[in-house]
Amino acid sequence: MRLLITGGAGFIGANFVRQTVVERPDIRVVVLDALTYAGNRASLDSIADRIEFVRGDITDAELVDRLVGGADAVVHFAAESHNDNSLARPWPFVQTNIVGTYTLLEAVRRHDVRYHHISTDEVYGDLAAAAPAFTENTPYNPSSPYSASKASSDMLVRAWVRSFGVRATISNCSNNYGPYQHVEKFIPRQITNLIDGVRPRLYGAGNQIRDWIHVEDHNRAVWTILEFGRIGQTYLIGANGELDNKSVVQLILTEFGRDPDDFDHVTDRPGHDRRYAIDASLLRTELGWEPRYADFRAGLAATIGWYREHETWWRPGKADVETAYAQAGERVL
Ligand code: NAD
Ligand code: TDX
Repeated sequence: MRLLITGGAGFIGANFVRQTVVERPDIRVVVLDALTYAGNRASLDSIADRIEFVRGDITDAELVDRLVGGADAVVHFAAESHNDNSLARPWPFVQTNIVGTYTLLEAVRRHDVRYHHISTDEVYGDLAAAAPAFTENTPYNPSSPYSASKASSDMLVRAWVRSFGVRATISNCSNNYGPYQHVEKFIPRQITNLIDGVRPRLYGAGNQIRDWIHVEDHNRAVWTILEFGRIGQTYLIGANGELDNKSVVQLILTEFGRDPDDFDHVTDRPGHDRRYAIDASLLRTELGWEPRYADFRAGLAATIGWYREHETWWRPGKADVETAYAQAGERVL
């Protein structure tokens, strides 16, 4: 099988590529990635000689057509992925997430290639504290330019399935954590701040809730859907990992042997979603998927260990990220 993986130098994509190469050596992997600020070739170093890496943009129709034409399946991870960036500069989100997905869909349509679309729970908006978790039938209600662009791309996939018979599946996953996540994101930012002797930074009161899943559990679910999922179906991926942001920061501080209240409250994110929660019953019952990282605390400790041991991987981007947060107006409350 020849598999084209877009965004394979990003956080989830690189974990997916490494997992695939190690666990499924018979698969020929081609990675298409533009190496934006979020992409890092070093994330693929350990398996670099076992894949083909193409640096290019998913909106480049000619390149995409050639690569899709040589593939049996496409798994599409490439995206602009950070909410805070989408508030400062929405255009790249429209271009990559919507136009990029359109470009891939046209190519898989032309070549009749199986397509799996990676999306997010954020397309459903946010939940009140006591509301039931999102299911595949929850109406779309995105809040940020990021989640609106992902919602748009999901809609394109649905339309290409219905109108053109494209063989596609969609997965909407909750917040991922694990190794190789960019330091702009919540958990790696706080870990690397602590390594640098800087206090963690909690947006607003820190009572927003996210549903955490280890990146390897997400990626195993993607493989399950790619192999056994029903064409045209959306599957939600989540591991019952609901936790508020303040508790996550306090767990990280505790792992560092620090006072759990040794953090700063900073300016809140505009339009900040209050709570995400996933009901993954369909994936569990229909396809038999189960997460392996049931213990968030243990997974978090392992992730902290990874960042301690891989400073050469994250150090180059760290100062720029903190400068960007400061320039965006973040200040201690
Ligand atoms: P990331 O930002 O770490 O990686 C994105 C990758 O895409 C980078 O390697 C980047 O270089 C590449 N890319 C960006 N624009 C491109 C373009 N125009 N052409 C080619 N490559 C381009 O993102 P991530 O956290 O790994 O997320 C991957 C996917 O999973 C995204 O679609 C995201 O919406 C989705 N998702 C993420 C999470 C999460 O918690 N991180 C949760 C659910 C869904
Ligand atoms: O310094 C911080 N302090 C803080 O309190 C940062 C960077 C974030 N936060 C809060 C905001 C969120 O409530 O932590 C929570 C998680 O923030 P992010 O890591 O930016 O993730 P989120 O906005 O929830 O989106 C993530 O999950 C869904 C991914 O970035 C998306 O790509 C994915 O679709």
